[in-house]
Amino acid sequence: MISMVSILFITSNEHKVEEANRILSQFGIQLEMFPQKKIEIQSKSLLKIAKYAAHMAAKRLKSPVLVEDSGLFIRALKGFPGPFSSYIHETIGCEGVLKLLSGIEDRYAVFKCAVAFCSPSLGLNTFQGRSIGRISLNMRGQAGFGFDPIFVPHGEELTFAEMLPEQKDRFSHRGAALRAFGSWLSSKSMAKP
Ligand code: ITT
Repeated sequence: MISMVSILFITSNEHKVEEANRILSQFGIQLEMFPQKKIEIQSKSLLKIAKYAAHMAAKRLKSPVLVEDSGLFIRALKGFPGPFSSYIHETIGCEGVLKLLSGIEDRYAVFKCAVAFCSPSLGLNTFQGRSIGRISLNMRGQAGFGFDPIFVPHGEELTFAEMLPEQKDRFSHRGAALRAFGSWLSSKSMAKP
C-alpha cells in the first residue's frame, strides 16, 4: 500500500491538498502537506516551474516530494493570467477577470496543471492535465477555491464552484494530472518512492 510511504506535497494552498488527497485516495496514495511556498522560477511554463521547485525541495528535504503548478489561460486575454494566476486571484480576483472580459464574446479558457514528483529512488517525473472550458458571465457557486466560481468545463452548465467535489475532480486539470501520477506510481508496483 503506497499510503504507507510519506510523500510531501510542497504547497501553501490547502484546497489543493484536499483535492489531491481525494483524487489519489483511489490509488491508495496520501500526501502530507508541507506548508511552504514552493521556490518559483520566473517562467511561462508551468512544467518548468513545477520541475525546478520539486528538484530543489527533494534535494533539501531528502524525501519524496510532489509539487504542482496550475493556472487559468484565457484565450481572449492571450493566455493571461496563466502562470500568474495565484497573484491575479489575490489581487483583482474573479471580479477583476470578469471585468477584463466584459463585452468580450470569446470566453474560451483552459485550466492547466503540471505535477512534478521527485524521489530518491524514482528521480524526477512529471504529469500534466488540462480542463477546457469557458469563463462564465457571472460568479456562481460556493464550493472549491480560486477561479472555480467563473469556470465552466466544456459541455457543462455548472461552474466548478457549483459542482460536487467529485464532479469537479472528474473534469478538472488537477484530476487529470494526478490520476496520471497515481497510475504511474501504482505501476511502479508499490515501489518505495
Ligand atoms: P502553491 O504555489 O503554494 O502550491 P498557489 O495557490 O500559489 O499555491 P499556484 O502557484 O499553482 O498555487 O497558483 C495557482 C492559482 O490558480 C491558484 O491560486 C488559483 O487561484 C488558480 N487555480 C489553480 N487551480 C485551480 C482550481 O482547480 N480551481 C480554481 N482556481 C484554481
